[in-house]
Amino acid sequence: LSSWKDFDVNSYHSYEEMVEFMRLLSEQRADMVEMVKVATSSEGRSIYGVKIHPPGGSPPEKPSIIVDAGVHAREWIAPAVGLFMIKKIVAEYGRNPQVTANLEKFDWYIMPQVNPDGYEYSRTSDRLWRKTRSKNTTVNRWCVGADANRNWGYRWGEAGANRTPCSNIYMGSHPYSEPEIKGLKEYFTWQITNPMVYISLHSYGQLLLSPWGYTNERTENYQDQQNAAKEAAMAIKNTTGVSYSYGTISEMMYPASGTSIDFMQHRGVPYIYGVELRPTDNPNSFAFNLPPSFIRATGDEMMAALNAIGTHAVKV
Ligand code: ING
Ligand code: ZN
Repeated sequence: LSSWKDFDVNSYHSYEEMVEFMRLLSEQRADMVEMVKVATSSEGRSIYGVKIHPPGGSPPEKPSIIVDAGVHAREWIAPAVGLFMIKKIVAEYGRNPQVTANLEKFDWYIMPQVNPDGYEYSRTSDRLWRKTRSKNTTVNRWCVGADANRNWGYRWGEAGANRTPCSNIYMGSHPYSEPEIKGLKEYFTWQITNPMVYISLHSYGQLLLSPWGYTNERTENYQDQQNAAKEAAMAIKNTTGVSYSYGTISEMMYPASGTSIDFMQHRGVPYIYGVELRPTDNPNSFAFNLPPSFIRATGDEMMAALNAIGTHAVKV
């Protein structure tokens, strides 16, 4: 690659290629993009995010939109959509009125691949790998990794998490045992001053999932979160014609505790969604193997959803 513009968002990439894209972009568009290191993985990979802002800079306390992806290794469409959005925002700022207005209203923090060890393992050894690749030292030392979306400290180890290292929803030996999650938590807590929207990209099922995960009680801003989700689902429909459903994690899927969603709700962020991207959970659809030809549409509809949520958020 000699220019960030040459990065092909319509295919799946190695972690190294993702980092090269972010590095080039932050060098060649330093007026808009800052690359930040968020953590070091168990296997020693540096985990990065990008902060995107208008070329003129942003006032202090400007609200922000946070997007992370790749928490689960096998959900390849999620990092692909994260990278798609990064490229789209920078390429279309000043040309596309929606993208421009959105970046004027919010700074964007996008962490497109937060579990690179798991991702590379999924690419090279076991396509359906979900967890991190940390070594378990106490019991079951032959089982590797923890579920990065059960390792957050708020309500850690309650419903829908497992204490057995061999489980695919293993919560880890203690909260933030996974360096990837520890780093993200520190970054979210100390480096992002006014988070207004938080989105964690997963696949699959076409769902917009709001808190709580650990209980089926509703949050105190449940109705407002559902209203924004409804507007997002309508924006998706208008963009690509595809249907997304919405509701809480525990209602729509199953209880899950120790997720980033519950952490951010507890922190007081008003609009929080775990997104299950394409495809649907129809048994003869592609499941985790969504062909790369769908990346563009899935990315476009997610940009539209985030636009709708952002528009709702500044109106309320
Ligand atoms: N599903 C989620 C899981 O972690 C979820 C459900 C998604 C919870 C987003 C919280 C946030 O089990 C997948 N596909 O991993
Ligand atoms: Zn997932």
